[in-house]
Amino acid sequence: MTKQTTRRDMIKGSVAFAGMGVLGLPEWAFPTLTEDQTVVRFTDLPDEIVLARTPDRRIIDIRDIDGAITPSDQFFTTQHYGHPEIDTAAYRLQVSGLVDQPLSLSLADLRGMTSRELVFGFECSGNRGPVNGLSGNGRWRGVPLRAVLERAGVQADAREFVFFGADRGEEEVEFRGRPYTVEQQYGRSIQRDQALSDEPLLAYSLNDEPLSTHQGRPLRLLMPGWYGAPNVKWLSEIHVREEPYLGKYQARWYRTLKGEMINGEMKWVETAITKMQLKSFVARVTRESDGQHNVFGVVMHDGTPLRSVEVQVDDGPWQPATLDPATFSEKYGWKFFNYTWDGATPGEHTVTSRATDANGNVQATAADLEAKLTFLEHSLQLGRTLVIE
Ligand SMILES: Nc1nc2c(c(=O)[nH]1)N[C@H]1C(S)=C(S)[C@@H](COP(=O)(O)O)O[C@H]1N2
Ligand SMILES: [Mo]
Repeated sequence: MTKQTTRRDMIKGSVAFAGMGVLGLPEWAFPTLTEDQTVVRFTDLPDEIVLARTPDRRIIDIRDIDGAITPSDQFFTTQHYGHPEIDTAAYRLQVSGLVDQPLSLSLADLRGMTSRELVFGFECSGNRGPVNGLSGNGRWRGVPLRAVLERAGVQADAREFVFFGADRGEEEVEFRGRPYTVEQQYGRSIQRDQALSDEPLLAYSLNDEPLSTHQGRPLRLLMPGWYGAPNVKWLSEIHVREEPYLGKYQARWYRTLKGEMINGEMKWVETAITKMQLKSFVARVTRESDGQHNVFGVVMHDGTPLRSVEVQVDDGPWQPATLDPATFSEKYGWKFFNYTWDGATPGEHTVTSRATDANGNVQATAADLEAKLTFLEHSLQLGRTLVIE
């Protein structure tokens, strides 16, 4: 039986919708669901996604996406060592290593510096269909990383910038064939040109409120256009050094593996994940009052301008979708698209979307990946199944 969800059901019990107006988003940024519109049930998704909704892990239900900005209390959260509680009054950000002047900055020091707003949507590199719940889009505010680094004075031999979180846990590390258990902090690194570029932000607020514990209170790094893992939460220290940092979550997790022809020979190249791969997914299909259907979906990408999003029903031709102008103005935000599906016939159907960027890169299929010998399958085109009554 198809579960008919009306707009009232979708927003009932959700403080999120009431909170939207507070953010001052334009009305037309919202999917316009009325009382006579019904959400078509997906057969590849359970009606209730209860999966992983534990206190320190939260995912969104993509069928409920109700505006360009994900409300703070719904933003997904995932991490390795739980949520450290930090006393914000005693908090200090340490900047150490190859700098002229090591720093110890309070939250007040950081808030006293010139700040910048960033609309940035990202996903965990483990985010995949059919659920795709480890994704969201936020309006962040903070201090450009470069301003803090300039204050510290980066030395000429500095190459590697390591960001440590306050969260820690025991990890088994193999060294000369023997396992050792050592306590580690979550750490990720970026290189000099990345650290000194305009882009990285040390964010202290999300959607005009101080960061919640879930999102890294009181401070996190944000790398616009990159996957979630480098966006280090509960940031406690920036350590500037010369040698590459090879911590567990930099060197052993969050990697890509790709076969590359180098000098006429196939070489397997492993790199740390950085920029998001071009991806789109169908989030919701609704039946309109006039009997037509609307396909609504999301694009996640690295900020490269998009050329198109297309939708395919079953084995039919790819048809252009309409890109939502409210979301397309933000370079690093997630983007929305809509497609009017005329004459949907009763029965089972598959609906697929694909995005293409301005450089002509097309969202990959499983066959493309096989041809390119790349193991990063979570951004592939995904057919979504549903039944039209
Ligand atoms: N300190 C710290 N930061 C972290 C992590 C972590 O385990 N510890 N996990 C990373 C990963 S893998 C992801 S996907 C994002 C999730 O960010 P969110 O919880 O704000 O959605 O945080 C990143 N930052
Ligand atoms: Mo992640």
